[in-house]
This record gives sequence, C-alpha cells and structure tokens, in this order.
Amino acid sequence: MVRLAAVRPAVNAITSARAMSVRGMAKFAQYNWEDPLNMESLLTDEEKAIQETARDFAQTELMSRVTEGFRTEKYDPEIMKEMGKLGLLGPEIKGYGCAGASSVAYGLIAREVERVDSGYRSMMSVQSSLVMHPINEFGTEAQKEKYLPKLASGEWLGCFGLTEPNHGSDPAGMETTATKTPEGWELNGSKTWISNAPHADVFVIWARVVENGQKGKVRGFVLERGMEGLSTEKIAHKLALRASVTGSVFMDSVKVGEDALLPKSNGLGAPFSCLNSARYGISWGVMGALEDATARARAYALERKQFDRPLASFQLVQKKLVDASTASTLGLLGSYQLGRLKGEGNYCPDQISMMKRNNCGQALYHTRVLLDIFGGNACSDEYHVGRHEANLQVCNTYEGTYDIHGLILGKAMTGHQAFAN
Ligand code: TGC
Ligand code: FAD
Repeated sequence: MVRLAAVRPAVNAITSARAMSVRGMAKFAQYNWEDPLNMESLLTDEEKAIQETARDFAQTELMSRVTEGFRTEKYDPEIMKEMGKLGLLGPEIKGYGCAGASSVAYGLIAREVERVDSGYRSMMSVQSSLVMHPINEFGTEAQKEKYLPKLASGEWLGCFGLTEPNHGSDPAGMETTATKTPEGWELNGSKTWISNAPHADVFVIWARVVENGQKGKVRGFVLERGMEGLSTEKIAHKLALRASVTGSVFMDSVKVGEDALLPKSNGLGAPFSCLNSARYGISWGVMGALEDATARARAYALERKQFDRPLASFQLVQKKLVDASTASTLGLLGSYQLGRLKGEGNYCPDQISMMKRNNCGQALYHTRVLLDIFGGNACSDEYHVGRHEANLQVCNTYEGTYDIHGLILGKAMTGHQAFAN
C-alpha cells in the first residue's frame, strides 16, 4: 500500500522546470543552486510525491514547533501520530499499515524531516529502522501483527537499546543478559543514551543469552512499558538533539515469555542489520540539515550589509556557501546511488559506512563554517544554524562514530581489522 502517494498528487517537489540559458553559441541548462546536478530528475513520480508530502509536513507542522521543542526538551506525542497519519513511519515495510515505498523514498523523508531538525529525524528513524525493521525482519507473524500497525500509526513509540554505559563502539562486549528460564527469559542490565526511551511503549532490547550457565549469542527481545523490573530515566539537559528525548533503560530481573524473543535474531548481525537501515537514512537526513544551513546562510549573506556591501559579495563568504553546496550535492547523489543499490538488494554495509561517515562529517564541518557568516547572530536560536551544528555533532557520533566507520572502511580496503586485537 502506498498511502504516501495517495495523500498528495504526484507533483514535482522542487521546481523541476529547468530553464535554458545561452552562453556564447552554446545552450545550457539554467544553474539551480538548490539542486545543482538535478537529482530531482532521477526520482520517480511516486518518490517526488512522497518528498513533497514530507516537505509540506516538516515545513509546517515541525518548523512551527522546533524552537520551543529544542528549548524545552519536551516530547510531543502528537508528532509521531501526525507522521503516522502521513505514512512516514516504517515506509519501506510492505503491509501492516506501512507504505511499502522505495529506499530512496525513505531517504527523501529523512532529508525533509532533518531539514527542520535532526532530533525529529532521530525519533522517526529509531521508530522506522530500529524498532519496526527488527520486528518485521526477525519477529514472528504474531509479533508483527501486534506491534507494527500501532508503531506505523504512531500510537505506540518505540526505542532500541544496544549501547550500554560500558559499551558504545564495542557492543559485542555488552553486559546485559537474557537468562533462559522454564517460562521464557529473565533480562538484567542497563542501556544508556537511548533515543525515545523515556516515553517508549515498546523496547527492542539486545542482550547476550545465557543458557545452562553458558553465555551465548546476542539476541533481540521486545519488552513493553509496565513490565515489572523495567524502568527508564530521562537524560536531561542535553547540549544537542534537544527536540528528541533520550534516556537510560534499566532491567532488573524482567521476566518475559518465549514470545518476547525475536526468534530470527541470532548474533550481532541482527542489530547491525537495523543499523544498516538507520545509518543509510542518516546519510540522507544530515544532508537536509546542511541544505537548510546553506539556504539560511545564503539568505542572510544577501540581506546583511557590511562595508556598504552585502556579505554575499565578499569572496570569502561565497567560498563558504559554494563549499557547503558542493558537499550536499555530492553527498545526496552518493546516498541516492546507495539507495538504488539497496533497493535492488545489491549493496554491502561498507557502502553504508562510507555514506554515513562522509555525509555526517561533511554536514558537521560545513555547518560549522557557515555559522561564521551569521557573526554574533550565530548565537541566536532565531537563525537555526547553531541548532543544526549542535545536532550534527551527535549525528557524527551515534550509529557508529566517524572514526569507527573509517575503521570499518579501512578493514574493507586492506583486510586488516584495526579496531581491536
Ligand atoms: P564484527 O566481528 O565485525 O561483526 C560481528 C557480526 O556482525 C556482522 N556484522 C554485520 N552484519 C550486518 N550488517 C553490518 N553492518 C555488520 N557489521 C558486522 C558480522 O558479519 C559478524 O557476523 P558473524 O555471523 O560472523 O558473527 O563485530 P565487532 O564486534 O568486531 O564490531 C566492530 C564494529 C566497530 C564494526 C561494530 O561494533 C560497530 O559498528 N560499532 C558501532 C556501534 C554502533 O553503531 N552503535 C549504534 C547504537 S544505536 C544508535 O546509536 C541509535 S541512534 C539513532 C537515532 O537516534 O537516530
Ligand atoms: P566510545 O565508544 O567510548 O567512543 C569514544 C571515542 O573513542 C570516539 O571518538 C570513538 O570514535 C573512539 N574510539 C572507540 N573505539 C575506538 C577504536 N577501536 N579505535 C579508535 N577510536 C576508537 N544508542 C543506542 O543503542 N540506541 C539509541 O537510540 C541511541 N541514541 C543516542 C542518542 C544520542 C543523543 C546519543 C548521544 C547517543 C545515542 N546512542 C544510542 C549511543 C551511540 O550510539 C553511542 O554514543 C556511540 O555508538 C558511541 O559510543 P560511546 O558514546 O560509548 O563512545
């Protein structure tokens, strides 16, 4: 079901009519600084319609809330429900109330939402890639029917617990255990820096199983709020990603039946497969944040005058704008190609590491440089770019840091694994 496309007629999201210009004797396409290499022309009509739906929603419903959301660090449950209504949650899943859209469409949604704020994209990617994906991929039919429709509608909020206080980049060392009991499993341990956790209804928790006293593989479990021994705590006063709520999850002898186990998850490859999907989405999302920062810096530079000239007329300012625009244009095309390969099932995780690492690193670097164009106003949340910059530091860290993805790629290039003995 492609609900997204039905919401809006298939119209081009960005101005697609490309005027021609004449230079000397030659006819050229008109340069469009918002889409310099005409990525728009590579999208299907359905993808353009989905992009337009996501953009309209983000620019109206999210933009009007973001300053307050970032200032107060409060969760607004209506946001997920509104996303659900538009079919933006779990959009690649077929059935269970999901849109069944392409991988590129998923990327375009992330780009539009993160054009407003990385925190909103974070809430959404956790729900789609880290909660709905593992239930769809590793769950039973009963688990899918129970959880997916309510997660797709945004009625239920999900979170994904992999990181622990002592294990971030090395999840293989996790200390959370799921011990086999006659009735099912008993979970003990804690997770930290978990997006959505303080308000989550559904928890996808990764734990090392213990059977007959022997430690085994990492497997996934679906827990629900209200279970005895399960509690959460908000991590307050974050310096970034304040529009999304983050917390810790504590499991003190949480007893669950066999039906809480995701039966097809058997080893670290399962949580990593969720990360493949989320990292891919982040590679698109951060480009949306950089595009927004570039557009805002350009508008400011055209408006603001110093030395009787617009800032935009100074060479150093132009260079900052052009470098940022080049980075987002190339980053988006890289993610687009990755999306097509992913859609064909012809991709590998190392390619995702390349685009997650490159795009997060580039978005963070260029947003930091663009911020200088605002002078003292860089400090004001009215201009939004400082908020993007703070958020992008987190994007460059979660889902595998910039350096960890560098090491994954180093291993792919050389065959030598450099992150551990
Ligand atoms: P390694 O020995 O390399 O692999 C263990 C097993 O996993 C398989 N595997 C993958 N499978 C699918 N996709 C991938 N990307 C995979 N990467 C590895 C691998 O084949 C192996 O399978 P098997 O069957 O042989 O056992 O594992 P390692 O422990 O040496 O891993 C090292 C490293 C650095 C690559 C890995 O641990 C890593 O990626 N660390 C980063 C941790 C991370 O990304 N955490 C993210 C937490 S979630 C989060 O941040 C959400 S924020 C979301 C938001 O708010 O938007
Ligand atoms: P560490 O692993 O301690 O790394 C610290 C530094 O050391 C980094 O620069 C790293 O690159 C470097 N380093 C580590 N190992 C090596 C090595 N072998 N070689 C060279 N350098 C190395 N996790 C979840 O499970 N679910 C979530 O929903 C979630 N949401 C998050 C939301 C926010 C706002 C934040 C900040 C984090 C979130 N995380 C989540 C956790 C995130 O994935 C981790 O913070 C991240 O994986 C890094 O782990 P760490 O913080 O423990 O850093």
